[in-house]
Amino acid sequence: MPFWNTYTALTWAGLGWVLLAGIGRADNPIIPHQGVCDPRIHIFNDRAYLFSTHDDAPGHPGFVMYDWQVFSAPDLIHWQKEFVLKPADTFMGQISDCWATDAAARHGKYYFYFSEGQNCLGVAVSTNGPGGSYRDALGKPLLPKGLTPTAQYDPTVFVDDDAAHTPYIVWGYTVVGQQYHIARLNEDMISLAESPRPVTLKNGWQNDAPFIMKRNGLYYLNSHGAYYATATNVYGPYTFRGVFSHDQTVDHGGFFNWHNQTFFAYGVPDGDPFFRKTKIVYAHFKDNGDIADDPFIERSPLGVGQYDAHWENIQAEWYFAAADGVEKRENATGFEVRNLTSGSWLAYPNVRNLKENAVLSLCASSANPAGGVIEVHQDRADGPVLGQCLVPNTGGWTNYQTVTCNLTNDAGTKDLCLVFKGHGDELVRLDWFKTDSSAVLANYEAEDAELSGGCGKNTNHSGYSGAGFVDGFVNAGAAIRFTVTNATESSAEVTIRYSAGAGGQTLGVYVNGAKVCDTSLPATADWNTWADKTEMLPLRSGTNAIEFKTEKGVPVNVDYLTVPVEGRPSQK
Ligand SMILES: [Ca+2]
Ligand SMILES: [Ca+2]
Repeated sequence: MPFWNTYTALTWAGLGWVLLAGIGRADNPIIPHQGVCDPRIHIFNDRAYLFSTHDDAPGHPGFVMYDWQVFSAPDLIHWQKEFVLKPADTFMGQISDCWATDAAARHGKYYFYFSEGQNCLGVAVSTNGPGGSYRDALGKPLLPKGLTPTAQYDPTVFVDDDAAHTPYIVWGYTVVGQQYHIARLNEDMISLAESPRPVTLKNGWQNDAPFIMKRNGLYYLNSHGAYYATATNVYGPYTFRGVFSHDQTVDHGGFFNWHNQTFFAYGVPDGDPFFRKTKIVYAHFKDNGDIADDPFIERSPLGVGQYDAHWENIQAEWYFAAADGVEKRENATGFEVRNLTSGSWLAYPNVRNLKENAVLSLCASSANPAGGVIEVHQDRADGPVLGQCLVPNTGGWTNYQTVTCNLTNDAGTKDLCLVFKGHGDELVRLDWFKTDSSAVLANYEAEDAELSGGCGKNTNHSGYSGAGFVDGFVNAGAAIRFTVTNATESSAEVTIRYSAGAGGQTLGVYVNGAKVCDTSLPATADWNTWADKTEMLPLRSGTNAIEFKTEKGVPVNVDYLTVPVEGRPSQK
């Protein structure tokens, strides 16, 4: 919960997310348009559990939140609601500021921590598994109002990796004269083992939503807004390291690990600062321990654990799951996957639009004298073999080659698992792979669309498709309206081919009369160069109007629009 809601006297005009909140980007909320936010994801019994707050509805002038929710998913995609904790069933009574949460497991019981505005924080317990039901464990606050100089809200329960698996709870906000506070929890998880201590944060930030994790012996503290700091002691002092997300709208978030991958789950505004949604992205660490900013969020309209054969490539480090021992490490172009030994595997489920008998290309290196073999299995590491790719000795770990191999597969969506085979220690390092796409796209030429506000057909640049392109967006109010068909009510990856020879521009995107987003169209080299920009748009079954419009007038040309013929499979 951003504390600026109640501390509006603070000036936040300098913060980037305020200025950049209108930038269009790929969108991939996990439970869209239901106000699911302030996410904390834990893996319990090899299943993901999401403990979240719940923004009531769009259009409120502030946060209105009537309950807390628990969801679970086997795959970070198919979420089901497990439990709703209502404040009336706790010591808090009927309130409308059900603020941030976290959860923990201990000795077979599950604990759900919840805050009432900036007042106090309680804890509920389940003896029936992580999905609940949860009941108030104390009948009074775990952290009462006034306990410390900061406000008692926005908890994270962090369990250390020492022999005792010591649990801590951290909470509150930092602002001038205020600090996050932390206290060790007792084994019962519902009482403090020590008086709360302030968290020392050097050159830090002013914000709330503290989250603590540990990696390679180093404690990481992050906050609302993706600021982070590290320390060698859980109490600090923490030293500021920077901001780790490309996403300028990042709200309350936290990290979790599953199957040797690190994920970051966070909230962002859902078209309204008081109605938010939750996204999940891959997170990587640089060799120096910095948290890296993965561009997946900006490239993919899909969420984690889903891929598309028509992407330019699938980065190896975007695996959904990997065998123990496999490592993500920096390379010259970003990240690669290392320490792939015989039997190692990488899983990429839900690869859409695979062509029948696809050709797979892998960018890999090997300093192993005999190289290595990458077997492509369907479904899982011991599933049917679709093909084998030999990676030769490439003359060194930094000498990448692209190897290709033929798969024997049906068209459609497949769960792919790469299994590495060979002799010796490390066999192969993998940077990325790509394959043939069978995406069937319907093409709608701009010059055949409905033009208004000064748009017109032209042919005075080269490289366009069809009979020309559309220009005239320099006129304020200029618009182009495509009439497209969609098989089912679904979100669809709609791609606009455009040219922006005078620099990057933005157009408003409207579907069936309602504005969906602003799409940013990065600069192209010149007016004869065309680029694609994809947005995930909500389409209904049958005919849809997709309109691109500029209010102020911008120099951009549009060649055509593509819409998948099949639409997007429903995720619900
Ligand atoms: Ca890579
Ligand atoms: Ca055209």
